[in-house]
Amino acid sequence: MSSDRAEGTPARASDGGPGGGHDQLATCPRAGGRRSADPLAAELADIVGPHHVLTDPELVASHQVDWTGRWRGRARLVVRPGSTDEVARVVIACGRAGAPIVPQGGNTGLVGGAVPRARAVVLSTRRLDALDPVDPIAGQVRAGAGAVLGRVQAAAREAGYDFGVDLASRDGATVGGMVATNAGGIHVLRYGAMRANVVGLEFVKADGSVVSRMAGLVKDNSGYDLAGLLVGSEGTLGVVTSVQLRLVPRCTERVVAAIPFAHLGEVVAVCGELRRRITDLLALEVVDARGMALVSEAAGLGILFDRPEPPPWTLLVESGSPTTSTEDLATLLADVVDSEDALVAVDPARRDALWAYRERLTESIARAGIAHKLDVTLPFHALARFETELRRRIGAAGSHLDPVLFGHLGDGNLHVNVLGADPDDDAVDELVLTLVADHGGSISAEHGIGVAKRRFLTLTRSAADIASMAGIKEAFDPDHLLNPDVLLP
Ligand code: 2HG
Ligand code: ZN
Repeated sequence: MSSDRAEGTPARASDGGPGGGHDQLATCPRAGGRRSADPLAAELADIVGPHHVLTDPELVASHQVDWTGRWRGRARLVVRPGSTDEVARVVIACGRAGAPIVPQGGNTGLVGGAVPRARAVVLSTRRLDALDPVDPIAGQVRAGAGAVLGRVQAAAREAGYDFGVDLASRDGATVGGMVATNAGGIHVLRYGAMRANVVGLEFVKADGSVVSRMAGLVKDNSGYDLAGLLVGSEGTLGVVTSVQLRLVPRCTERVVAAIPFAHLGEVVAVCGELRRRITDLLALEVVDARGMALVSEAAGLGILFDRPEPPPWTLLVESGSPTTSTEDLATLLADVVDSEDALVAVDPARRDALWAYRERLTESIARAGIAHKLDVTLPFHALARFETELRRRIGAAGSHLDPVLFGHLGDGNLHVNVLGADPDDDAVDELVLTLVADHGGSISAEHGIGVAKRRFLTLTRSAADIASMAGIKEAFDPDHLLNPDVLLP
């Protein structure tokens, strides 16, 4: 079956996205500024100002393709509201014009969820980037949907806190986009994914009304958890405008270790032991041999372990604490891991050097081609069997297919990337996702369904489940105005 990728050259790491990040607002001196023949553009310009309605194909271009280059579309225009009130008026105007809206944050998503299709209006949240001072008593901060993760982290750290969700694309990903996908990242095993870190949320509904639950109350059982529902809804239920975030204590003491393994089953067993014995665990990440070879070369990092080939698997472990000393953290880690080959880093520069092998992987893969990105979770007991069968089936499907496996093993989350497959052919997607379903897993761990996995949702969600979700969509957005081409089949 063919995907919805259109013509054009693929995006590259320098375009932004994971590990990169770009700021369209700062780099578009010719943004908007002229009247367009489109009556909707004129109406929106009256709401947000002419500079914030983009119709010039050159300025709209980067909003029409996702970071991977696999998902492309066509936008009618891009509108950049600067307040919740402007968002509401934009939504009402688009609704009246029957123009579908695709909300877009930093455009660092990997499943085409923020790519406009059928000439939709792109509603960029980038100007909604207010960041309030941290509330030191509550340990919370209020951020506009367009605030970039790195800024939230910096503000939290300055106040002696940290934000629990961290990802390699921290310089490009926005809080609103992370809410839309229920982003996970490297610290989920300690702090949970985005939903666990959102204590309040404001969003604009398809009819232009505003729902605001921003009091930051830790306990509030008055009715349905609408904030929780909006997290992970991929822009289909409302446009998120502002978020109240829970902060966590800052781990000033940290240790990182890289450990080689021959089999995934052994890594899974060690991860179980680490989880059981170390309460200060922050991250358990894995990279396979192909991934290590790619990142060593493409990112110029050199060989990590002193051996001719990378090991079949490399496990990266991080422990962190605001109080337990780095030495004590390192001693406990060494006790549990008990490997002569482990590389341990305690100072910031060496810790970052180890993390680079994991964090620069996505950009290194992108340099090698347009990968099919299959972000999946498996039950822990099924991970090793899944890997063996996956490699066997991919091998049988053709030697042109080049799989790279890595991910957040502490969450049972593997990022199966497959290079060498035609971007327009989703046969390999079907192969991988069917196998995931057969092993009791989920076809989306943290990237969402988007357009990439829409037709595969039935693999892991029953008819009753999908009907319930469709009913919720109907209640929030009966005219299918908001991101109508993603998520639900
Ligand atoms: C990561 O964990 C991101 O680095 C991207 O979720 C994963 O490139 C990918 O497939
Ligand atoms: Zn990830």
